Amino acid sequence: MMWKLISCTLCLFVSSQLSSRSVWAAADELEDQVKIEVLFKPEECNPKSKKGDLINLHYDGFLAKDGSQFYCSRSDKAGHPQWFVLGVGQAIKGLDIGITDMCPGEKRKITVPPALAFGEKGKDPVPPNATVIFEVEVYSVSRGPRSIEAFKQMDLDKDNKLTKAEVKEYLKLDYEKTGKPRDEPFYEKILTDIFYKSDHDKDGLISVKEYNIYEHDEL
Ligand SMILES: [Ca+2]
Ligand SMILES: [Ca+2]
Repeated sequence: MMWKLISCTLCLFVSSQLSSRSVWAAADELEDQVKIEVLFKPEECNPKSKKGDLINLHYDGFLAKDGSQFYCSRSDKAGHPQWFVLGVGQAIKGLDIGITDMCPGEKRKITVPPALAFGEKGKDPVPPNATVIFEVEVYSVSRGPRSIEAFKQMDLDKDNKLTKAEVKEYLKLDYEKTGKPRDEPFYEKILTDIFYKSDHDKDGLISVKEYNIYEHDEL
């Protein structure tokens, strides 16, 4: 138990380091080196994830050489699923590739070579030149969540700021569409996570600027 706690503290560290990785550290020629095994696929498989979508998911990370776990999405932060925007370098390149074209409910095992993961140097606790394996389960895929269109859709009172209530309304509709409505604590945890990551000046509102990671200038 103790070891598990220690390793999950490191997980958070890995996670926060990853968010600062360069978006365009592309290695397209290496894309086919990411091995994707579909473990489960719902009969109705849509929408399928694409670049720029907001994905809600669990992803646990393991070292290929001995199966030891270094990322514990299911036990971190009380075990609620993580959010990330696909294809913009918020996660390692191998995950951006491996999570593309996934639908809500789908599960995959994604094996990533070091060049698309933590590289020659590794990143403690991942050793140098490590092939890593992620077990991924996707809960929701939101279309272009960082687009101005989505922002306007969420911003019910049109004041160009998102309150928790507005974001929650949007999430609820999204989950109901997938036929999997969630309970209140579930939404509360997600909202806390979203505002923690997006509300940079901590005024309890997500402004257009805070929201729009692509820095469009439409607004
Ligand atoms: Ca508003
Ligand atoms: Ca704010």
